[in-house]
Formats: sequence, structure tokens, C-alpha cells
Amino acid sequence: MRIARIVAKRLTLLLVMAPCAAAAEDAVKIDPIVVTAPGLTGDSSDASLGATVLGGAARRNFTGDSARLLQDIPGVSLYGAGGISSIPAIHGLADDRIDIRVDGAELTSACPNHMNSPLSYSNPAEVSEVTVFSGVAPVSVGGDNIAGSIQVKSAPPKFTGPGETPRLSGEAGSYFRSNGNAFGYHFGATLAGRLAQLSYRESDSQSDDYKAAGGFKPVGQGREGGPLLPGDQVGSSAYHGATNRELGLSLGTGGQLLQLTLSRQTVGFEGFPNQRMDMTDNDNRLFKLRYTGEFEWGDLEARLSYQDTRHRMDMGPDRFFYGTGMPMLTKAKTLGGAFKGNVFLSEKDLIRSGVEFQNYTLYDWWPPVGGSMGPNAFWNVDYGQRNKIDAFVEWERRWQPQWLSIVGVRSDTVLSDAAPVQGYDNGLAGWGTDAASFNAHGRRRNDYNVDLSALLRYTPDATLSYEGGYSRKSRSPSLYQRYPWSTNAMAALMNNFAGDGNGYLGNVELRPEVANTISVSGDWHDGAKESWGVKATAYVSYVEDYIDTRRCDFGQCSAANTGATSGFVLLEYVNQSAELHGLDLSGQALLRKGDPWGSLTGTGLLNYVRGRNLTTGDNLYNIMPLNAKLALVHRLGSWSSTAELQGVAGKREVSRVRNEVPTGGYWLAHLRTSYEWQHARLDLGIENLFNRFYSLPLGGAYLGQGSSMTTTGIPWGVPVPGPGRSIDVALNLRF
Ligand SMILES: [Cu+2]
Repeated sequence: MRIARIVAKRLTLLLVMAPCAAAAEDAVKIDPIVVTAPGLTGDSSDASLGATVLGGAARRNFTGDSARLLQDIPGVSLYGAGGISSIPAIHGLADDRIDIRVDGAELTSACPNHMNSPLSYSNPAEVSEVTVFSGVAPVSVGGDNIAGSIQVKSAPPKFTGPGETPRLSGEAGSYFRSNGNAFGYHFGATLAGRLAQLSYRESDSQSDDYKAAGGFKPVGQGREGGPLLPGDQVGSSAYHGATNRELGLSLGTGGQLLQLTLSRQTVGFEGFPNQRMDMTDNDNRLFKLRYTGEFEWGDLEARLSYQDTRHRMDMGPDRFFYGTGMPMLTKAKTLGGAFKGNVFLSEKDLIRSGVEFQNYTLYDWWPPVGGSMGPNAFWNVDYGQRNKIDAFVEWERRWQPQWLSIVGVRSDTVLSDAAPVQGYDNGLAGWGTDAASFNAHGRRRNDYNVDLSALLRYTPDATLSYEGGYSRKSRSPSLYQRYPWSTNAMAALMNNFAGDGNGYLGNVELRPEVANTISVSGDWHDGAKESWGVKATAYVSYVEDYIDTRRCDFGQCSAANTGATSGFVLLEYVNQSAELHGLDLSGQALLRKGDPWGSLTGTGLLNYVRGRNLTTGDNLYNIMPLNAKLALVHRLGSWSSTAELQGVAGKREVSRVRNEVPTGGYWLAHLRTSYEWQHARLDLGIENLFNRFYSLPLGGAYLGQGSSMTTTGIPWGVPVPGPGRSIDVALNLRF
């Protein structure tokens, strides 16, 4: 049958549900970026697949931030961070709660602020396909997550046919954004033969601080003695020297493929307007080896990857302590691997099974700088270890042409540990007391997690399909949630990946989070999937042992910290319970057929999510307020243009325990146009056309200038503003 044949044909299907991959295959022809959303929130039809790509290809040309590729996917929102490091959230759950993979390898960040988040290691120019599994995803996709999965893939090798001579191909591109004078380039060359392909790629991106629209006047600017930035300049938002280099070798014959990739990313500087430090150096080396083979009975994948990260942060030039700040160093090694297989038991039955492992080792220390920070180095996490071993089995059955089911079970075992620590030990009693208490505590933890998923799809006819499913997903606490130990305010403030400016303390006693999620979706369209389509997904998730926070009331934490309703506070991670629910709506309609004046299509997207802490009655942190996008797309031959309106409601339901700051609602307009020739593509865009001022709802607290090492050094209550108007241009060439 059709579905089974497609599975057998495609290597990439090891991780992807068959009907969706069929859709992806069709969509590849339309657009260089294919965003598929299989599973319950996803698309069983080709037409609605296209609808999740709202201008994605055009936007790729203007950015060095791969997470931005996801910004038009229903149910996905982005936490603001550094200029190339946005952190995705799916249905209100972000960051470590999502399984993120680049060409199959599960990358990890190595920084107490998650500055080098997994997607920051990919330049958008390297990305050929992004697959988003939201909410209820099959267990074969990955474990150790409660929010879903994001899989970034580079282009598969293309060998020459019989009798053809070796083929050299290449590409190059560059973009410029007027706001911040952002500039980037990429180039690559590929030599392909009958059995082998060799490729090299390089990309680079940089930007000055971006500017908010008029109206941004950070409170108390200059008062703290920091550099006096112009009122509209967003401090610590610049980045430069972000360079990716990748060498790839692929060998293939008769359905067998072996791929070796060596890559290195160096980032010279990346500012973080919502952190108290900036990344002043990051060096990431990645080795990936992957084998895939297809056989009559199914297919196999074996994978090995090794990631070595050296990370350094300190105060950048916009900050008060620039040059005399406090260096913080992180070193991490991640060894990962997998062995998976898909076996066709019959025309109707497919079994997916496999084992995966990951060994992650982390060192996080702050060298002495004298004064109150010395004479010893401060060890935030010493010899942290997080080692995982997973096994899964999953059964997919097509009962009838209209009915498809997938059920699976997965076991994830996570072993965490860390060595004893020490503080600066400069005579302040707190360092020694906190360290002694941490060192006396047993720190090794073994988590035995079990995940389940069951999905059902019903496609009664060519104009609609329904999906529904249940999953139980678990995630063990990260090392940065279990092991940071110092109740000293300055030390705690440096442990923060929320971007809210608060200080965080680890908790060795944390248990894994377990999410029980139910999701249903419907997909309605015309039979030919040409004139209209609407897709709706509703979901609810109950998370046991959700890792939230409580106010610190021990050690060096002050009594005032407990009751403060404003200002930055110190928090300890704790297990509580939480509930999230929401709705994603997307659709498109062909308003005017292609005649001499071209075709006109209207597209729309609406996301709603609500997250509550059931233990405390508080709201969950950084939940994207109700938001919508409406766009008109005009196409005439190779010329394509989009006018987009983006509306976001005010963020009122804020996390009280974190003193999260509300943000106002706003409307923005964007214009983009592109023309494509045989060997070239030109893109032009104006973002934030009317230069409206707005605050990023998920951008966190503005900490980009001033004295960031104390809770009171920077005025509280200013969210990071969004960028003002930018005129963008990009040119891409290929041969
Ligand atoms: Cu960092």
C-alpha cells in the first residue's frame, strides 16, 4: 500500500510518521524549508502542511537565529535571549522540556544561562528541514522531554547517477538588516560522485545592538553608573564573530548510507539583554557519524556523536563591570548514540524499536578575580554527570485505509551526580556553610522514567481528517536544576535560564516531571487542497512534579525575599503540579486564482495557551499571550510578496513567585517580497513597518545595561523591548 511503500523508499522516515513524510516529500518541491508537524497537532494532508510555513523561507534569509524558523508554526513561541539563541517553547513548555536534535544528535547547552542553547549551534543556512512534534508525539521520536520534539535536518546527500561525471555544486548568500546593522553570509560547495559526496559549508553572522522604536526609555539609565546608551538602543543585544564551519563526507550504495560530519562553531561575542552576563567566547566542536540502511524487511539507523563545548561569559561592553567583571567558565562533553530499526511485519504493521544513550559531563567554575571574589575559584557545578540510557518499542498499524494507530512504550533511565563544591572562600561565612551543607548531602540520583503514547488518525475522505491521542512523557531535572548550591545573591543571580533576572538555587531532591497530555485535532480542506484549509488543535496537559519555584527562605536569603511583590528575588526549584491547555488554529484560502495579475492567498494563525500552577494557584512563567497572524500572499510567476499583520494580546497572567512583569498588547505590520531566478534569489523586507514600540512578551527582564551583579543594581520592571523598524535585504546564489 501507498504509505508502506513510501516508508520503504525513504531513509529519513526512521523518525517520522509515514503519512507526514509523504506530505513532506510533496512540500519540499514548493519550499526550501519544510516545516512538518506530525502527530496530533500536525498535518495529515499536504495542503495544511504548507499552511504552517508562513513566510518561513523568506525570513530564513534575514537571520542567523535558527529558532526563528519556527516562529510561524502553530503552537510554537520563542523566548528571547541572545541574537542567535532564541529558545523555543511548544504549548507553553520551553527549553530543556523539548527534545531538540540536529541531524539526529541530541545537543546540550553548557551554561547556567543556556546561552548556547541547542538550536544556536545551527546557522539557518545549513537547515534544510525542520520537523516539529508538538504535544502528543510517538515515543520513537525521543524521551526525556514533556513538550515535544524539534528536529533540524541538513540536506540529504545527492549522488550522481550511473554514467554521470562527478558534479560540483555550490551556493552563497548574504543578508543585511538595517536595524543593528546586522550582517551575515554563508557559502558552501559540494562535490558529488557515484558513491561519495564531500561538502564544506561556512556561515557567519553579526549585529550591533538593535534599536527599539521610539518610546524605550530604560528606567534609571546612567544612574547606576553604567554606560549611557541612547534611549532606543537595547543594551547587550549585539553579537559578532558567530562562525559555523562544517565538513561532511557521505558514502552510499544500494540503500546503505554512511555520513561523517565534523563541525565547529565559534562565537566571539553574544550579548544577552535579559541576562546579567554576556557570552564572551564559545567554542563548540561536534563529531557525528551516522549509518542508515534500507532492506526488504525495513530499515536500520546507527548513530554516534560527540560534542565538546568550551564556554566563557563575562560583562560585555554595555555593562557596568565591563573588563573588570567576573569570568565564568563552562566545559562540557556530550557523547551520544543510538541504534534503531523499523521492521515491516506485514502490509499493515510496522514496528519501530531502538536503544539510545547519552553521557553528559559538565564543569562550571568561576575563576577568582580578587576582592570579594577570591582567593579560590567558585565551583558552581564540579564534575556534573547526567547519563541516560533509553529503550523503546512502538507499533504502527493501518487497520483500514481510513484508520491509522500508533502505540508505544519507552523506558528512560537517567543517572545524575556531581562532585563536592567550594565557594570563593574569602572569609564570608556563607560560602563555607552552603558548600559544607551541599557536600554533606548525597548527590547521586537515579531516575527510572516510563513514557507511553497512543495516537489514532481517522481520514474519512479526501476533505478531512481527525487525530487524537494520549501521552505520558517524563523529563528528569537538568544538572542546573539539581546542583547550583550557593544562597549568596550574586551567585544565585548567575544561575538563571528563565531570563527573568531572578536568582535560582538548585535542589538535589527534585523528582522527574511527568506530563499526561491529551490532544485532538481536525483538518478540513477542499478535495484538491488548493482553495482552502482550516486546522484546529486543542490540547490539555497535566504535569505531575512540574519543576517550578518557591522563594528562598534559608541560608543567606533575606526575610524580605519571601514576601517581596516587586524587585528581583531568589528562588529555589521545587516540584509542584501544573496544568496547561490551549488551542492552535491555522488556515488559508485562495482569494484570487492565478490570472494575468497573479494569485492572492490569505493565511491566518491563532495561538492560545494557558498555564497554571495547581499547587500554588499561581500562573506559569513566560506563557505567550493570545496571538494571531494574518497575511496576504501574492504570487506571480517567480515573484512572491507577503503583507503580514501580527497581533499579540497583553500578558496579564504572570508568575507571582517570580515577580514576572506584565507586557502590553500590540499590533505589528511586516512586508516581504522575493524574486527568484534560475541561479539567484533576492529578498526584500520591512519588519515592523510602522515602527511601533512594544515589549517582547517572552523576552524577559531588561538587564542589558547597568550594574548587574546585585538584585538592586538594575531597576526592576522593564521588559526587553522588541526591535523597531528594520529594512532587510538578502541575496542568495547557487550553481
Ligand atoms: Cu553563559
